[in-house]
Formats: sequence, structure tokens, C-alpha cells
Amino acid sequence: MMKNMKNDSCKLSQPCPGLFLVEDFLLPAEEQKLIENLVTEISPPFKLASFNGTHLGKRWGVHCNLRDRKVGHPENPLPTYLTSLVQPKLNALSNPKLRTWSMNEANAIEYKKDRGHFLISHVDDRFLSKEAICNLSLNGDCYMTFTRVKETNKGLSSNGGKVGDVVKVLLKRRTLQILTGDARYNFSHGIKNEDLMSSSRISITMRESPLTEKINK
Ligand SMILES: O=C(O)CCC(=O)C(=O)O
Repeated sequence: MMKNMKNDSCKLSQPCPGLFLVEDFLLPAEEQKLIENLVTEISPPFKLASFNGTHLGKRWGVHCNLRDRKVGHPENPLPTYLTSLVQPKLNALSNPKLRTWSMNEANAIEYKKDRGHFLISHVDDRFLSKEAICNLSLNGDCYMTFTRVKETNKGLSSNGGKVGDVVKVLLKRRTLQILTGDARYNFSHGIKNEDLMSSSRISITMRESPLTEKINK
């Protein structure tokens, strides 16, 4: 159980170094509101994506071009259900990495189990997004597989471990994941189709880009 975050009604855990889980981060009614907004809003729509696995996806905020490693102007503004519902709840957690954290980029993914959807194992770009990455699970549970791809850097808190080590993490619906340190930089994360535990699962991943100010000012 981790000690540096307080939240009276949430169950907190750290299944992998640097990965913090906050179960029941959302109330069932808040989860329903987010799902309803995500599936009913016309712009942006969910579209079939194949860049990092096959699934339905949409994104908001600054445009991170992973190929050129550049950050461009926002294409779709961040929706108010993220900026006014989720952002204040994130800043209210006592994790020091989230105290001044402010999302300027987010994407949602819908996985349909019967369509074979999955997420390719990847490490989020270390230059295009700041350290803390926040991720919400909605509508269904799944296992996410974390695989160590690098030894621990000096200064990151870790129990050690070898490249290739695998940690399977149960993500229940309404759980918040906060990826920092080792989990953020030295483990890849992905979701196999067989590890989706319901017919549909939706995730929202929120990031802060450090490069935006230079480009937008
Ligand atoms: O579906 C998830 O929970 C993870 C999504 C993710 O890692 C991403 O969008 O980069």
C-alpha cells in the first residue's frame, strides 16, 4: 500500500515500481457520465486505429507527432468533462507528481473484444510527454502487461529487476493509473485481446507535453 497519496474512499496500491493505482477513483455515476460523453459526442468521433494495435481511438489537445517528435497546435480542444471533472480530482490527490500537473493532451481508446482489439506494448515517448501519465479505465476490467525493457536508471526508486520481467496488472473499471519513474520509462505496457475481461473496455490517457509552450507562444 502506498503512503504518499491520501484519498478516504479509494484503495491504493503500487503493483510495479512507479505505477500507482487508485481504485474507485471515479464514482459509478461519474464513470457513466464520461462514457456517455465519449460515445455520444460527434467531434471527435471514435475511428478505427492501427498505429499501436487495432482498436477505436480519438484524441484531443496538442498534437504530438511521434514520427517527427514535434508538438503542434491543438486539433480538438480538451473536453470540459476532462478539464472540469477529472483534472481537479487528479490535483486533489496527494501524489507530489500531480500537484501542478495539468493535462494538455489526451486520447481515448475503445476495445471491442469480439473484434480482436488490443494494444501493442509500448513506452510513451519520453520527450513528448512529461513524467506522470494518468490513465482511466472505464466500462470493463482488463489485465495490462508491464514488461521491463530497461534496467533502472540511477535515482529512480525501484526494487531492481531484470529486462524481460513481466508484471500483469489488473485494471478494474473506474481505476486511475499514474505512471511515473520505472513504470513510465523502463517498462513497456500493452493489452492482449485475451486479457480484456468484458465485451467493451474504454480508456482515457492524459498527458502533459513540456514542449507546447515554446510552440504556442
Ligand atoms: O488502454 C489503456 O488503458 C492504455 C492506453 C495507452 O497506453 C495509450 O493510449 O497509449
